[in-house]
Amino acid sequence: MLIRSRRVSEPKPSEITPEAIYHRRRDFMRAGLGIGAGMLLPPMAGARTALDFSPGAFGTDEKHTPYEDVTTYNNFYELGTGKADPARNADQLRTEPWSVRVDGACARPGNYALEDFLSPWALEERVYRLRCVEGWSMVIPWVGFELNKVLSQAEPTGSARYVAFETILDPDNLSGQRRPVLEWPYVEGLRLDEAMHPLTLLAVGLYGETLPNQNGAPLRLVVPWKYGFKSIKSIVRITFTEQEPPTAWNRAQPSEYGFYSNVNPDVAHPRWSQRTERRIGEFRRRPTLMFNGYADEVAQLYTGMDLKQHF
Ligand SMILES: Nc1nc2c(c(=O)[nH]1)N[C@H]1C(S)=C(S)[C@@H](COP(=O)(O)O)O[C@H]1N2
Ligand SMILES: [Mo]
Repeated sequence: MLIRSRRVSEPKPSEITPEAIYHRRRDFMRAGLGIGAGMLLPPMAGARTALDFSPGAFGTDEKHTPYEDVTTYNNFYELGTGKADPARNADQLRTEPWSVRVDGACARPGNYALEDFLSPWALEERVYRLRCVEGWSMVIPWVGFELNKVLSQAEPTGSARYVAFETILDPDNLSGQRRPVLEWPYVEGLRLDEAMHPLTLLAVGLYGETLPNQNGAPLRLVVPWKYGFKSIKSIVRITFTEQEPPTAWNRAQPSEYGFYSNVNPDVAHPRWSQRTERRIGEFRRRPTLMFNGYADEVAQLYTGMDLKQHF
């Protein structure tokens, strides 16, 4: 992938919003001018960088959740438990240098500098619905690549049945990790076939730019048919395992958060129904769809399983 070397730094008060830039760029691209993604971007806030990517599969024509909401209404407990905390505390996350370890039951483990980890893969945009277990949802234009590319390159052995993920552990800087709200580091896991599924994305950006820290820079998982907490942020380690790996929310409250955590309107959380959700930016609630609307793509992964038992 290409992360342009031009760093964008100081914001100007007159700056147009990233969302507006994004839509303008799409208009240019649609007009067939063949202008590279980053070239129309003026400098803007933070250390975000324009990405080069192509349109990807599994599109939805639902309205995108505004950039402002995607980047200021977050769950990232390492940066605080309030929805506004992650944006406010975003600079506690140090993303340079960053490395990603791939290990466990595979023939080709490795410990990669972020640039080396990412450089083989072309980026595409995937517009996915994200449904939080708390009952809100968003539609987010991610930029990333399929996790299965990284997994295949590592050559999992025949005994690998699951993939475990780990977030950075840095309590000196991440104030949330100095409080015992969860067991740190945040961990997640998928069955190997879920992890290999073409919907499962490693995201490095949103709205055409590198991820803001509060959204899980520099690298996060996006598993759109599962509740949002499966989409682990700021990943430093990917491990092939034989046993089902522990997961952060299941450890904290096993009766409320199962390993699978597929979006399922028929399985209530013990403390609330999952039948409806509120799309951020809307007032009315809308029905929650089985597998968050991705049943055609993923239902066959669970053939023969009792999803009330394996919630
Ligand atoms: N490391 C880490 N990853 C995390 C979380 C977290 O607290 N820590 N929160 C999860 C939850 S509950 C959700 S809903 C999504 C939110 O992603 P977003 O803030 O980019 O919308 O991130 C998930 N990934
Ligand atoms: Mo969530």
